[in-house]
Amino acid sequence: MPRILTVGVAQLGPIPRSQSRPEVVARLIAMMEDAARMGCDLIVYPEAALTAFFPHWTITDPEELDSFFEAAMPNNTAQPLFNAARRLKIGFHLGYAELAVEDGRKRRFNTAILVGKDGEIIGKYRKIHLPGYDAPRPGEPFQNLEKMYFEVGNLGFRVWEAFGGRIGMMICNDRRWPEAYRVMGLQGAEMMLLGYNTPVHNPAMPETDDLGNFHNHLVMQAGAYQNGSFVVGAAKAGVEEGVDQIGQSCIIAPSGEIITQCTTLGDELQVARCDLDLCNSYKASIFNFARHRRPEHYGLIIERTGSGSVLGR
Ligand code: CDT
Repeated sequence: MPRILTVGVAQLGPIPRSQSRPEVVARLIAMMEDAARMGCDLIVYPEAALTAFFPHWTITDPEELDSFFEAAMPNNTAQPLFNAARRLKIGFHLGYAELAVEDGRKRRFNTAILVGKDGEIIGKYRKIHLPGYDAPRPGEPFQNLEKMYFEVGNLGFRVWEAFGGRIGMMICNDRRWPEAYRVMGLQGAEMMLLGYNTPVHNPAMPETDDLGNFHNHLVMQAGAYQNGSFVVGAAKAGVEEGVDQIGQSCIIAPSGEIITQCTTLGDELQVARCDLDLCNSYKASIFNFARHRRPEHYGLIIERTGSGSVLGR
């Protein structure tokens, strides 16, 4: 019997700064209703899916900065999304900016959650690879201040038993790092979920601007194949407050092939019926880590993680 997980990748077009959270949540619910009609078990929304991607701007007023963060999840504005999931019997993955109080202080993270068909939170991930800078760069056409606004995530790369399989999460820039996939691959991940906000123009490397879409798929396809896992990548696309962002949200098979991808730069849903058992032959043969992987010979300092997997440094 195949293990089918029908997943929808919910690309979002731009979220204008003037758009309210309830208006954004209404957009998300409209896509969730479409996904449910199309038989989805799970819908995947982008990184920071409740607001415009504010790290592109310099915000110095702490109160203004806080207004882009969620101090609780669910909260009053996001609750309708959780209610819709319960009503439609569909799970979701959602990225948002999280304001937490931990160790007796305010902490800000770039976060994603996985929510089950019962509307309950299954797992949480906090972005580890924060790109950009910790201070504004005068003269740039836009900023990338993730290092100023967020702390490095403290929850590791994890995998959850959910939706009949093993599901992992990462966020945007994490997808460019093979360690993200491999740490989840070592835990048996069968589907890795991620959202992204990726500008077409990289002020630090303008010579790669024409390669943005290529690099986006390159890393996700390689990560899927090398770990025998599906990968689902959801973009916030189009021109948002003057910043042009790539689209091409997609669902990738363990073969590394793209099953389906978005063709617009707006709100768009693409769906794939994923047989999680397709992961098995990759995990049992070419990427059978126990039989073939030899980290002790890589010439690296080796560290054993809490979960028992082996990482090179
Ligand atoms: N949001 C995020 O992580 N964006 C980065 C931009 C880096 S510039 C190429 C990304 O890796 O897509």
